[in-house]
Amino acid sequence: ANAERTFIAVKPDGVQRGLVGEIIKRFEQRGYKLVAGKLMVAPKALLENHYKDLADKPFYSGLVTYMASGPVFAMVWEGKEVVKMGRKMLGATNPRESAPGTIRGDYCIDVGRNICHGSDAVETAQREIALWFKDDELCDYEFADKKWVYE
Ligand code: DAT
Ligand code: MG
Repeated sequence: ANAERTFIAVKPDGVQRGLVGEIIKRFEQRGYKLVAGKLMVAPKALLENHYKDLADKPFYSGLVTYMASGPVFAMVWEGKEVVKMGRKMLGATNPRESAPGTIRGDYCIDVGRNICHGSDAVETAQREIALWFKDDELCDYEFADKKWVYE
């Protein structure tokens, strides 16, 4: 039950603005477990697949161009209800509707420069993790302080 996983990626603007550590820190401090992470310039084909549900939106091509414009820091985080909690920690898609205290609510302004991605559902997370990571890039290990995070 604590093994749910989500895909979180610091977008090119977040990387350029030096926010990789800040975003990692928030998930770490919450108690979630990092199971994979890598810096990469994502190929367009990967981004088109990642965002395929948005293919008919007017902003789709701009979105793919933006996401391919520099390195992203892709991660997998694990823990109880991490998909839903990750979305809460990110805030709303439009940063101007994100509550202060959330990642987007604290660090960005425009929807097209919203610095971080998070999977929106458990099934989406499974699809995205399989798209971005090979099985052998995911680390299976236990936190020594597990019993101090979970009752
Ligand atoms: P989220 O990233 O919160 O899951 P989404 O999946 O609906 O949001 O959209 C993916 C990304 O596309 C989003 O992070 C930023 C961009 N986007 C969404 N809606 C947009 C819009 N109306 N105008 C420009 N970019 C948009
Ligand atoms: Mg989404």
